[in-house]
Amino acid sequence: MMSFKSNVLCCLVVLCSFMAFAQQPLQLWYTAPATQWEETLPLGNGRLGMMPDGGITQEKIVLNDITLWSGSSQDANNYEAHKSVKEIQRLLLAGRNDEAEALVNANFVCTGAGSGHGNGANVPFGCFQTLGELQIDYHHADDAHAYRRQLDLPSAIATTQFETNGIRYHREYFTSFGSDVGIIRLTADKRRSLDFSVTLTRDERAKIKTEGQELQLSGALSDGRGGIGMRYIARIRIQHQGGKLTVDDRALHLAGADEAILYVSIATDFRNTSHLTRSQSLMEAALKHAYQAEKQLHQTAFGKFFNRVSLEIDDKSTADLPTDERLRRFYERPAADNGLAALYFQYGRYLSICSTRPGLLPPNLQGLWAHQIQTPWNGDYHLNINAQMNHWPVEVANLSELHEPFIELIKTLAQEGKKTAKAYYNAPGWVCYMIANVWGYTAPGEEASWGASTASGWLCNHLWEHYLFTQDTAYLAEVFPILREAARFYHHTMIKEPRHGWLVTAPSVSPENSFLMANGKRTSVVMGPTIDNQIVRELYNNVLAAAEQLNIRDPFIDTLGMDLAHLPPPVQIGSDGRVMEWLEEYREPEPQHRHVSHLYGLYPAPFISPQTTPEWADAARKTLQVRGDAGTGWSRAWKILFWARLQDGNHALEILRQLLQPALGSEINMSGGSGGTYPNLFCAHPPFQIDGNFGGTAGIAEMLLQSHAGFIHLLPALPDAWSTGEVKGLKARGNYTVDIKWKDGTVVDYHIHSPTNKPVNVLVNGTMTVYNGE
Ligand code: FUC
Repeated sequence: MMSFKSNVLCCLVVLCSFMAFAQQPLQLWYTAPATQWEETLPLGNGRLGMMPDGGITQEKIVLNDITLWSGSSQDANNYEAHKSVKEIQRLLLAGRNDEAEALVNANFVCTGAGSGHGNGANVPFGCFQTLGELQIDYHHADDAHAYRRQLDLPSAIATTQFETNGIRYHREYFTSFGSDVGIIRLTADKRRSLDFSVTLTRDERAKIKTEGQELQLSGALSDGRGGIGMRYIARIRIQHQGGKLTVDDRALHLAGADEAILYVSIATDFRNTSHLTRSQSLMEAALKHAYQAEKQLHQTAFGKFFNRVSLEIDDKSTADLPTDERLRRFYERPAADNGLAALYFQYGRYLSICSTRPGLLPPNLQGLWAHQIQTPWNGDYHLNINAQMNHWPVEVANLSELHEPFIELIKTLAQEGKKTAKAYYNAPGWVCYMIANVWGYTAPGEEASWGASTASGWLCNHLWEHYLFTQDTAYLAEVFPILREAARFYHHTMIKEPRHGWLVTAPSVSPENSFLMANGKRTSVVMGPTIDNQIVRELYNNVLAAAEQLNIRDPFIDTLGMDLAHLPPPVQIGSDGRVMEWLEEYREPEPQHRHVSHLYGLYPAPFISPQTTPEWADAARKTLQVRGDAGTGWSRAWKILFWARLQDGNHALEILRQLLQPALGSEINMSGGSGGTYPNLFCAHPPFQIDGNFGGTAGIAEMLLQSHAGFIHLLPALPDAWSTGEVKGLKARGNYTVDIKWKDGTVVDYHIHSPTNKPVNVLVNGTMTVYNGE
């Protein structure tokens, strides 16, 4: 092992000497058109999305805009709710949780339809919706051969190629990071061979027409109150070489052309943008760029993010196989294709870059890709795991700017959530619950069992982590009031539980899990679920640390310091050696429930560690063994992170194998038995939910690098199968950029870059050393 004291320049020189591994290109590819949406290839530029299916004579391309939401702003707070809170708490203190739950359901939920039980397209909550479908009917033979459909990650370009009737056709698609339009270029190796018609469709609320040589799809969604909500438009134009373009009232037709470029310009009136003007000016600007110049702009802008990290794991497999085939092989034996793990990791980074952008919205449950009007669970921001997991890779995988849209959403919720704190507790500060939308919804859900957990504390974890990674104190000063006011809410609302006198939240739930009371009733509502105890402790710690960093003195912050001594410990171990999920050891109707909320302290929080709290780590291990390795897609992904933090790389890889279990079904399934990964490498809850992709990506990073315990740990959870490899550009807390090269399970070279050259402890091959940063 050799450690380098280096500055960035010296590192660049030395890194050139890093060995390169034979590895498959970072491409997803297939030998046939997609037969269902979960096989189509996602393109996105943080706002607009396209998913082409590569059909031979008829191609369908699902179009998306991340801002396209039905519904509208509403105040769903029940301002009478606070009148019930004392009674709910009294019942909880008396152990009458079932009665407390009945009262929560009666008086302590949202007003109105809430999320519409996950079907909120036509209520004020609304839902994220597909924009529509672009269809291209090609007038050529359908007996194609030499077919290849591909997504190239480093260029963010998809292609379809095949041969029919002696002519080779080539299609190239991207959602430009340059001009913010979708682009599809069609060519053939024989002149005048392009002959096709283009139409647009949407299942509802759509008007389709042509205007001059432009095809348009436009409409307005429901505002959820019987009125007009968000407006949208998609415009299609074709530039062509040779041939003849004709237009009828619903389609564009091109005959006998040599080359055609389709431009797709989409906009909504989200945040009062003029969708008509915006889509038109984007279109006009894009049409002025030469195709190659636009492609270059796109690749450069995308590459600025994507190229920051590389990962190669020595791969014995040299076979160049289609991705669906690789997925099947990986599930049989992950060691047979280490390259697929690297591809999956980079795909997660690709999906982050494509599904969000600073200044806009964070990725929702499906990122920005949806083919339905009523998306599952409204394609919303679920805040009891999902939206958080969507952001687990962004810091460590060197995409810190992509945390910003989520942080902006949190700022909105912190503003709106002041009303919720007043309505439900008559308390100062702010709170939000487990569902949110683009309209600033902060009230609880419609039902206690899933809708009564507060999310404000967990969201503050993201505000703080962004600071830890970036060390940006100006940013910290800006978000400090949000952290403090979240803590103020908990400080004012927690009650003393009778057995130990600990301060606990009440009412609350351990996300979506339930227990059996002595009377046999299945119940969810409790005081002090373990996850809340961990989150509140973490929040108070972080407020104190932030105040110290910013040199802020405030008697309220001293009070939080005193409260810390009265919080429950982060972990209580039950009689069977597991981490307790609640204050009581209840009987569990679903011991393998998909949520593993009581291990929040293991990941994302840093409370449980094999080094510093080995008994708690043992209890966490036992918990996971009983919970089982299976689960919905995101549940499997979370378990990779847990096993990585427990420093068991082989078990982490085993869960990665399970996350990559080939899946096809798209019906909602909560049992966990059918979680896995679709042929296009989208995560299957099922249905498609992007959190599992992001959790899996974060999990792979966490196997290679950890930095939550006050030092940088290189290869903390390396599986035996990944014995040799190299990663460059991962980020550690403290704003360090880390490159690691390893061979036969041992670090043989590493570099740490830091703009400030602050010394840091590094654990390398079992030895703690100090990186001096000179
Ligand atoms: C939570 C999870 C479900 C699903 C939904 C979107 O309710 O418990 O598994 O992921 O969010």
